[in-house]
Formats: sequence, C-alpha cells, structure tokens
Amino acid sequence: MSEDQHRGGTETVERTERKTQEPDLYRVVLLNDDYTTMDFVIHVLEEVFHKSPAEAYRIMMLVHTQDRGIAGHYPYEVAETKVTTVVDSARAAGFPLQATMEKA
Ligand code: TYC
Repeated sequence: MSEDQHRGGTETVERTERKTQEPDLYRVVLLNDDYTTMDFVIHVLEEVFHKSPAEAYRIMMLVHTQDRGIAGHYPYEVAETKVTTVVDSARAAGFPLQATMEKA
C-alpha cells in the first residue's frame, strides 16, 4: 500500500493515451456540369480516387442526376490535393469539371 493510500490521501493515476487520434475527415465532392464527358469523370474517379469501374460509374451517374456526389473522405491535406488534381487535370483536358471539399 502506498504512502498516500495508507494515510487516506488521494492518488492521481496517469495513463499514457494509447489510441492514436483519428484526423478530421473532409468529403471531396464532385459537381455536375453540362460539358465534362461521362468518360472523363469515370476516369478521374478511377485514377484519382481509386474507385473500381463499377463504383466510378455509379458515382458519376449520381453526380449527373443529383448534381453532386461524394468521391471520398480524406484528411484535410489529402482532400485538398485531390481537389487540385481533379480541377487541374480537367482544365488540361478542356473540361469545366469542379470539385470542392467540406468537413465530413
Ligand atoms: N453531366 C455530364 C454530361 O452529361 C456528365 C458529368 C457527370 C459531368 C459528373 C460532371 O461531375 C460530373 N456529359
């Protein structure tokens, strides 16, 4: 028995936090437009967001019919880089495709 317990004192128990903190996540959202081709959006979803062809088609059609759709959830800087990659590659291909990020 410790000195504190023996004398009826209080004891502070310190424990090192073992769980690693999960980072805040951000949704990367693709927006619909009338000019970007469906094939280009599918290509972006496969190459930038690593979606399967079936999942890429599903998300593209969701954006096409609902005006927006989530491409994925990422930590802040990853989401930022993906938005830049999408917009830059769309511009390079001559498309107005837009992507944004928002806190999940
Ligand atoms: N609406 C476009 C078309 O009809 C296709 C499209 C889908 C564009 C998703 C952007 O994020 C988008 N060609």
